[in-house]
Amino acid sequence: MYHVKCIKCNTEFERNEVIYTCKKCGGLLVVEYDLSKIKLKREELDGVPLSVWKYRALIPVEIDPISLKEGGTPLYKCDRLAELIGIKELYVKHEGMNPTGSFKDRGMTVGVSKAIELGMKAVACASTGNTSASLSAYASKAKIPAVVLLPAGKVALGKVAQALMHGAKVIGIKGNFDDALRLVREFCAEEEFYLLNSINPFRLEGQKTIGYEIADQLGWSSPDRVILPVGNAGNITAIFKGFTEFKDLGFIDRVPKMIGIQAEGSSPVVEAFRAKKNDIVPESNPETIATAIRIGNPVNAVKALNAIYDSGGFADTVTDDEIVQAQKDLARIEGIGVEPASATSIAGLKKLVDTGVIDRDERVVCITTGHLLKDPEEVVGICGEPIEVEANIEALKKVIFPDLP
Ligand code: AN7
Repeated sequence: MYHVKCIKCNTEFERNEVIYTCKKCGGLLVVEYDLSKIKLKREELDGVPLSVWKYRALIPVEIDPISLKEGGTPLYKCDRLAELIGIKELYVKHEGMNPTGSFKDRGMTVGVSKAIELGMKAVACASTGNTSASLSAYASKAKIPAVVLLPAGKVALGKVAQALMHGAKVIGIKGNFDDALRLVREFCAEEEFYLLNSINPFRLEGQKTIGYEIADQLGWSSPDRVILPVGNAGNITAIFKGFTEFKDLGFIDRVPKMIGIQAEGSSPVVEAFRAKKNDIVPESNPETIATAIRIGNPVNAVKALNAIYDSGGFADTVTDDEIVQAQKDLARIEGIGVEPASATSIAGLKKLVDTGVIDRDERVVCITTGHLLKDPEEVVGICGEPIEVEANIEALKKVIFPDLP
């Protein structure tokens, strides 16, 4: 029903081989389905509760999955924020509502299940934080050890806390994410650890269900656009694949335009898009308040650029100030709490409406990839510490009604 294929030279590989890139040319791998052999009917999905495993017929795992009940995240209709930004119809797909608070759980339920299916006894990743939090939790559920490599001092506290509490071996690398990824790839090539960064094509098979779910939640239709942050560039690729498969199966009639947003200080994919190139020039010193997407050499850039071009999409940058403002707007106008990287989708929407790239009568879905609680230090940095008062009513009223005599 499916095989693993190189996107560059089309070489096909045994689906149960432990490989992460093409053995012939080094190209990225993709899991490809023969959709004509998929018997699933759209009607069979109606009424089934949302979850990654709702779409099991299209997920390349044979064993009973290692699951913490991922997916089925809310799609909020955000009318007040839509009005503020000046657009007709806006939805926020809040992936922060997954078990460990980010979309990575969709990839990890599939990726860690695959590790077990392949007989691997340990797992590893490099991470800007969320991947490590998620992998650590799923490795615990699967009763196998996990090693996670983080850029030392550059990972949000909530994410480090998760990886530590779930019992992974947490290692800070003196370097950035790109250094950590290079190192873990080297390590996994030499040792029997299954690599679960998004270079692993099975992880993206879990994340494609974001696209499936949006179509499902919108009553088997596509929005005009899907906007999301781009870091290592796996998620935009995966979501595009999800919509494309549903279109090819006849479940929906079109694929939305895929819009990738990066932070101004960390934007190799946007630079490539602006230059109309199919690959990136890596950035050696990426910097942004959105540490989750502080990535200068995204491994899936070629796939992501394909997704953007093939869908008629777009890519743009936003500044750290715009990110923080969007994070506040979402929290204060809609009650949706997200981490900075996630707010890039809202900041990007605002910029693209203001600059006329997106029409005001479009239907847009912004994906918020991680939960507010992931990065408490950033919040205190921008909102300040709570006010402290003496424990009496006068002192209390004085801070609540500062203008009263
Ligand atoms: C909240 O955890 O790369 O473009 O190592 O945590 O698929 O990489 C995180 C990425 C967006 C970017 N939003 O997604 C990691 C890591 C949040 C994220 C992204 C990440 P990709």
